[in-house]
Parts: sequence; structure tokens; C-alpha cells
Amino acid sequence: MTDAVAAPQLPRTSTRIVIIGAGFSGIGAAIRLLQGGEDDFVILERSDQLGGTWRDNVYPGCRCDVPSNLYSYSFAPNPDWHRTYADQDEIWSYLRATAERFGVVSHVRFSQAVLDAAWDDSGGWTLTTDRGVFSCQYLVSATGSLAEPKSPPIPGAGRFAGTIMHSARWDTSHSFDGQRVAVIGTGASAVQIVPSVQPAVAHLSVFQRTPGWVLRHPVRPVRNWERSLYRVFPAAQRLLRALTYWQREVVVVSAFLRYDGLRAALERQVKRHLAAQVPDPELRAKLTPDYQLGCKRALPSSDFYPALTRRNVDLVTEPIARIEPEGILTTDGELHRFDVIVFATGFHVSDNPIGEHVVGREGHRLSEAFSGDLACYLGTTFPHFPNFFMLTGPNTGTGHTSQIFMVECQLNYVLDALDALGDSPHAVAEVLPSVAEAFTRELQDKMKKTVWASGCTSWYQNEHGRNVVMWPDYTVAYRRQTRHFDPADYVIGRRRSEPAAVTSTA
Ligand code: N01
Repeated sequence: MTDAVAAPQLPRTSTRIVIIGAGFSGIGAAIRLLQGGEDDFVILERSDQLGGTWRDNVYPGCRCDVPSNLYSYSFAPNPDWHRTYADQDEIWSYLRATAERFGVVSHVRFSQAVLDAAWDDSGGWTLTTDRGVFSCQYLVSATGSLAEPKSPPIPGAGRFAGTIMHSARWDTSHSFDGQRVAVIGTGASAVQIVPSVQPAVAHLSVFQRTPGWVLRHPVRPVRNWERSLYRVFPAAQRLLRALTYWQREVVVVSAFLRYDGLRAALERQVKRHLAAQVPDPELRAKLTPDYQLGCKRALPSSDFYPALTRRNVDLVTEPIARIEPEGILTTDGELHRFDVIVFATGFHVSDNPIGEHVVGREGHRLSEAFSGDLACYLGTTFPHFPNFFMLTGPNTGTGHTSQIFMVECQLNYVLDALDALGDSPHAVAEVLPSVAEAFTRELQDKMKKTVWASGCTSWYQNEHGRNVVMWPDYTVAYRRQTRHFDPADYVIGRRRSEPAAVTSTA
């Protein structure tokens, strides 16, 4: 006879609300809940520290490419930014200090990686982490789009004798001094890494598949008098924030959504930047994009092109065949030898693994919203997913302005929804399929006329080429649409554990 070993019971916790993720959107959600008098919630955070993508991306040169006065919570302005576009460590410090200041930290359950979240009509949401079971009436997903590093499936990577690291999993203990380094990719992360490591390395090869549109970066230190002004007259910083928002909204969005002439003028300006920084016509030709500005995310950097012109750097445009123990073999048969290979190859966005683990009614998975099989309303709610809100959900992305603006719009909506649903622990709301389908159809129609549908491939698209990331309109329109929760868009009812019948407001 064998003794059956009982599986250890995981501790169970029940709260009204669970938020997954303690990055910008999760912390923002917690603050808004606390401000609204709600403290019956926990944040499940897989790491032992908060901060999301700003905790994880510690590669040299990491900096926000949206101005700091705009890239911050509207309810927590920071008069102390040291640079007009803040570096990663300053943003991470801001996030930690803000979470502390608003009393969020005691709500965070650290080192709790969510393995599954499932809806049950009688019990609500149940989440299983590697360390416990959590149940709740309302679930808010705040896992972020840039959370899961994507490494390219290049054959042979496992046999490389040197070091491989992804830009979002940087090994800060590794010294690049005197090393032969490869950077694969030329996106937003690469244009920051390349000029930062170039001075220290023996040789740097940048592997480019598609050239980006690289814009002059206007970053500068914030002067002491500016910081004093913001501290003494907070309205001055609010005014600057508003001006920055509207300037980007009017110029950039108009160019990407409406006015080809404006976009073409910006392209000429950006090409002049390239010509001024890269005198060599052969290198310049390799760096000249053949698609419209904005189709892929534009890349602000004033030191990427100059770094590529240094003697210890070469730009490799020959496709990669495979990785060998000594380095990278390109399709022309040349073996490039390296000590380190950096994958600056982006993130799993439309195929974020969490999508497979959030399961709504009738077995629907959140991943269906990104594959295009499930309609979505306002990038936030989904049919078959009662009492579920997703922050930075499908088509809430922006390239030109602060993502936090979009998150705050979503938070207005979520808070208004919770308010409308009232205190009953049995209340259930699920967006009507017809509402979500009409919204998604109209959104995708608008998308066809934007620069993102002009012919390039980008991480905004899913595997079927459908743009499931970007918001195809002015962000002010998103703000208008998310200002109020309209119960008529939802089936509002009660959980089956209560005898009352389900009532539809439709
Ligand atoms: O990733 P990306 P990222 N072989 O997906 C190339 C945010 N961010 O980490 O264009 C060779 O943009 C790929 O080539 P191609 C920001 O939202 C913000 O740089 O697909 N190359 C591309 O060049 C940004 O958009 C900041 O042909 C391969 C690169 O890898 C997002 O994060 C800073 C390849 C990937 O570029 C992602 O940026 C940094 C392969 N097999 C990041 N696979 C801020 O400052 C991919 N590539 C706010």
C-alpha cells in the first residue's frame, strides 16, 4: 500500500476586486480605487518589486520617448523630473514613490504569478497563482503590452558559446568593455542601446531587417528654475502638459490619420535629419525607410545615426541564417564573431501568453480578442467576460502621446462602471455582443484609412495582419467615449448564487 501524499492546500483570499499587475496601469487603478473609497482589493504582482516595464527595462540608455510632463499620472504631477524625457530609473522611482504616497503598496501581493483566472457564473472570478488562490467579484487585468520579451526563433541560438540577452532582461552584471557585440533589431530599444554601448565595446554589429524612421530627440536637462516654478506654481506644469498633449494630438495624429501632405512634410524633415547625420550615401541608403513615416513606431534619437558612423560599428543588412557557437552566420555565408548577442527584438504583444490563461464563460479565452475572434468594447470589456476590465486592452495603444492618458480614460470608465453596478456582491455586467461587435467593426473601418494600414509590417498587427494595438482616432475621442459607463451597453444581472433573475437592460 502506498501512502497518498495530499497536495498542500494553497491559501485562499477573497476580495471584491483583484488587479493583475503592479505596473503603471495597475498602480493607477489602485490609486483611483482608493480615491473612490474602495479598499477591498489586492494587486497580484509576479515580481518582488512593482514597476512593470519600467522595472524590467534596465538596458543602458533606456528612456521614455514621451515628454515627462505628459508621461505621468494627471493626479500625481512630478515637479522634480531631471530631464524633459525621463530616464528609466527616474520613471521607476516616480512609480514607486507614487505607489507609496497613495497607500498602494500594502495592497500588493508580491511574487504571485497568475497561472489561471477563470469565471464561474455562481462564484465569480477565481485566480490561481503559484502561491495562492484568490477569488473576486471584479477582475482588472493590468498586465501591460510590453511585458513578455520576444526572442526571435533563429536556429542555433542554444548553441552560442557567448552570452545572449534580451533588451528587457538585461544582465547588468555583464561588462561590455572590449567585447564584440551584436545587436539584433533596430526598434525603439535598439536605438537607445546602440549609442550607449558603442563607446565601450571593441566592435558592434547592428543587424537591421527594416530601417526605422529616426527623428531628432529634443531631450534636455530640466533647469533648476523650471523645477522651482513647477513646485511653486503647479499650474505652470499643468499648462505645459496640456500644450504638449494638444501639440502632439493635433500635429502627429493629424499626420498619421488624416492629412497625407502633413505626413509627407514630416518625412522630408526626418530625411534631412538622416542626411545631416549620415554623410556616407551607401550607409544612408541602407537606413532610408521605404514605407510611410508612422507606419512602424517612429524612433526619437539624436545619437543612433552618429553611433552607426563610428569606426567600431557596422550595419549588417544581410539576413541572418543561423547562430553558430562563435557568432552569427548571415545568408551570404559570412560568420560574424561575437562575445555577446543582444536581442532588441520586442515583445509578445498580440500573443501575450496571459491571454491563454484568462478564461471567461463557455471556455472563451482572452487571447481570442487579439486573434480577432472576439469583439471588444472600448479596448476594455468583452462579451463572455463578465465583470472583467482590461487596461491597455486591444486598440488602446498610442505612439505619439502618453499611454497613461489612455489608461486614465479607461480608469474613469471602470470607476464609473463600479459605481453604476453598486454595492451588491452579486452584481454582474457583461457587454452585449452587438455593442462590442459594432464598436470593433467601426474601429477596424477607421483603421483602414490610417498610416498603420499603409503597407508595412509591425508589432501592431497580429498574426493575421490585423492591427489590434493602435487607437485609430484622436485620443480625445477615446476620452469622450470612456467618460461614462452606459448600462444600456451591458447585460446587467446577478450571479446565479442569488435567486434573482437575470435582467437585460438591452
Ligand atoms: O521592439 P520593436 P523594441 N531578425 O518590436 C527586429 C516600446 N519602447 O523593444 O522591423 C532580425 O519595436 C525588428 O525588425 P522588423 C515602444 O512602444 C518604448 O525596440 O520587424 N530582426 C525590429 O527592428 C516600442 O515600439 C521606449 O523588420 C528582427 C526590432 O527587432 C516597443 O517598446 C523604449 C527579428 C524589434 O523592434 C518595442 O520596442 C523602448 C529577427 N528574427 C521600447 N525579429 C520608450 O522610450 C525582430 N527583429 C518609451
